[in-house]
Amino acid sequence: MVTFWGPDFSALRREDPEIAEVISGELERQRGGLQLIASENFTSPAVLAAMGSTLTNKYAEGYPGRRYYGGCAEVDRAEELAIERAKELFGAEHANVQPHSGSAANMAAYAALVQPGDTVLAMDLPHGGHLTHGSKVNFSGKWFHPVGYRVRRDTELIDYDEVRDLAQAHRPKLIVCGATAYPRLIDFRAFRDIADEVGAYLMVDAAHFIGLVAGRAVPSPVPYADVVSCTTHKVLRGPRGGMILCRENLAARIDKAVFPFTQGGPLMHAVAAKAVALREASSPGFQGYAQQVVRNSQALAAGLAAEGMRPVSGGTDTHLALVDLRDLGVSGREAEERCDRARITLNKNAIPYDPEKPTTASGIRVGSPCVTTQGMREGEMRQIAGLIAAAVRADPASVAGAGSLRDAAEEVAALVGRFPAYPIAEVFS
Ligand code: DSN
Repeated sequence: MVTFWGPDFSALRREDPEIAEVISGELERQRGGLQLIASENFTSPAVLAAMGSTLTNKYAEGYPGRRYYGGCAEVDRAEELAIERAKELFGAEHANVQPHSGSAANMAAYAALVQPGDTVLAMDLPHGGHLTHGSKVNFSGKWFHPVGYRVRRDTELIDYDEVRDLAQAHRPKLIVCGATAYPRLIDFRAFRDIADEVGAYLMVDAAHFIGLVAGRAVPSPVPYADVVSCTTHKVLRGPRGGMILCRENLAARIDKAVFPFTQGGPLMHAVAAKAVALREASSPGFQGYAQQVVRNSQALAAGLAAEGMRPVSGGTDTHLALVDLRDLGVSGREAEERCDRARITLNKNAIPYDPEKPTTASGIRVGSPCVTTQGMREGEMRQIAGLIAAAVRADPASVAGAGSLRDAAEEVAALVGRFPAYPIAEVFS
């Protein structure tokens, strides 16, 4: 019999059958198809147990040993463990594990480093950046003066000469690197040099790749950055949340910027779950996982290229690939919808210099964290590339296209049946 410490799912079924149905339906969705969203992963049962624990009941404004509430001895221990594990794993001088999300971590990092109206140099959203890197619809674009750098049109790689020119012309107080749709390694040393040349802080938004850093599959930004912000739920495979690593000289500013400046009480169940994930990520097994994530992503990109779908920048060094679909005459939106019918979940994505608007987009983004957690390897990636190609080419309005999508969905079901996510799912039944 499978045992699982955690919330009593049968009580939820009794008390709120509608929400219970949502939860079991979502579990079936995650298990029943291919999850290729590059920013998602499958947390372990241990992480889920911490997330579903009574730690959610506790108010703990402040930091360990310095709380505004009594009764914090247990949650203090959880936060101390999370902090110690983060510092050890990433070789960081200081860690703050309270940010509720990556965006919240970025807001706190900005609050610690810059004042309203200051200039911030960061990657343009259409070139792979993030909303919090200066988008006009986000606090970062409204409260600060954003200047965006792009990738080169020919190589689709960050143009470090352009970054330097922009830095010298605009004298930013803060330079941000890190992206949500950039498949290549970032040269942190080059960014550090540029930041030093203009007297700017360097913040690395490592939300997407911090798990690869934990697994030693890509270089670490920690030695180069003043501040590293990240999420805990992507390749790192922890609970949904954020984290900030920084140098000791900025520790007090970062802590004050998280609480009380941008957040109130921390989510102590999430903090405990971050501690669990950080312990898991410290294991040799996680290094093997992270390296396989990259190999799988490379195999998937190569498989898609062989099917006539061009990987932006020619390939990938990370967990994700960005794919230009223009040669197929299919938009990113159409591809996302068609793949969805074949039980392949991925997202449309703008490609650099995209002629389409973001809601249509000329590309898709695919990532390997989930399928690698399931135990799939390069052979399965080649099969998945073929399935994506079949789905993207299938026009659902035609009889033949609809048939192809049904065939692809059946093949996906057989594949995920061989590599089940959450094989202990019966505990939820
Ligand atoms: N929305 C996340 C992603 O999918 O990349 C980044 O925040």
